[in-house]
Amino acid sequence: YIPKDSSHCIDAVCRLIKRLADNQGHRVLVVDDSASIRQRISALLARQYLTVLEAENGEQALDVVEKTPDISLVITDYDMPKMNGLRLVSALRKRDTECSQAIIGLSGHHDSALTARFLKAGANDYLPKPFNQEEFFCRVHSCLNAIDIEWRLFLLANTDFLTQLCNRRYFFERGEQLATEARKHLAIIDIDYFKRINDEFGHHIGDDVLVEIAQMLADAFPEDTVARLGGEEFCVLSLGDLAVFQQSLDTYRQSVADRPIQVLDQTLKVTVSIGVDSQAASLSRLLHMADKALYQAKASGRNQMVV
Ligand code: GH3
Ligand code: MG
Ligand code: MG
Ligand code: MG
Repeated sequence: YIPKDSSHCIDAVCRLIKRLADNQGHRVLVVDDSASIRQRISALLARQYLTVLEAENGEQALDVVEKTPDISLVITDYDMPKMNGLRLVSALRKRDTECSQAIIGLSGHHDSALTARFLKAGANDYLPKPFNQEEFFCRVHSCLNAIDIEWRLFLLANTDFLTQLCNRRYFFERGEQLATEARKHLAIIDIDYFKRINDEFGHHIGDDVLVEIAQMLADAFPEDTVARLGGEEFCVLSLGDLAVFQQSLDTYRQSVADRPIQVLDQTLKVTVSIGVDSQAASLSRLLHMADKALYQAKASGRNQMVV
């Protein structure tokens, strides 16, 4: 329901949780310039049913993380050509993402200051080489548990429980960033006469309708940020082409109107009104202008879009 750009992450968090639910296990990236050490660590991790990726320096590791957003843990050596472990940790922590990886630093240098430097740079833990296998497993699993909790918490905090769309909090945080883009379009979608559905059929049926309308919206805009603003009001923030966006919105509006929703022994007709703005320079102005357009759509008879 969120744009497919690796700089944000509900998508990645959802994938991770799905991976775990499907028992596919965590992905762990092992970074060391020594092939034999990489092999040894990878073999240990594979014994724990973890999926292992490898990189031979910091640069390569960043590349792998960029291409594989759902990596749970990075285990990195310190001394490596091109980019050492400390610089890798700093670079990973600077990435603009909500779903970070857990990191364990490793080094054959017996230097206690290095432990502190790894931790200060943002590593979760540190192990000197060579290490005891049991200790290694304990530290790996404690990192994986921590990242699992962090990601689940992020998902809980940023999705709407009923519809599973992004929630209002996520929308405002992410929207502020997206609104700085030169080209962006915002649509507010409001269900028409929704109160009547509640009054006539009860709140639980109203909830079912909300879920169905939300799912259709998410399916119609897989590349964009789709959120439930509140109540029976949704929004889509797009960085795509305006003409395509408007066409997709109108197709969505029509498909909602055409789709009878089955409730017990009755079929229910639902329509939505849509307000769009593309001109405003800030998120609050975009929302204000789209809301004005929405008001016009309502006033002109509903089941329509005003741009
Ligand atoms: P309009 O066409 O002007 O938008 O009319 P409306 O009835 O859709 O709008 P109004 O704002 O009067 O009513 C919205 C209703 O949405 C009132 C509220 O009880 C209901 N609602 C808000 N959140 C939920 C929810 O989570 N579940 C259910 N079932 N109803 C909700
Ligand atoms: Mg090394
Ligand atoms: Mg309404
Ligand atoms: Mg409303």
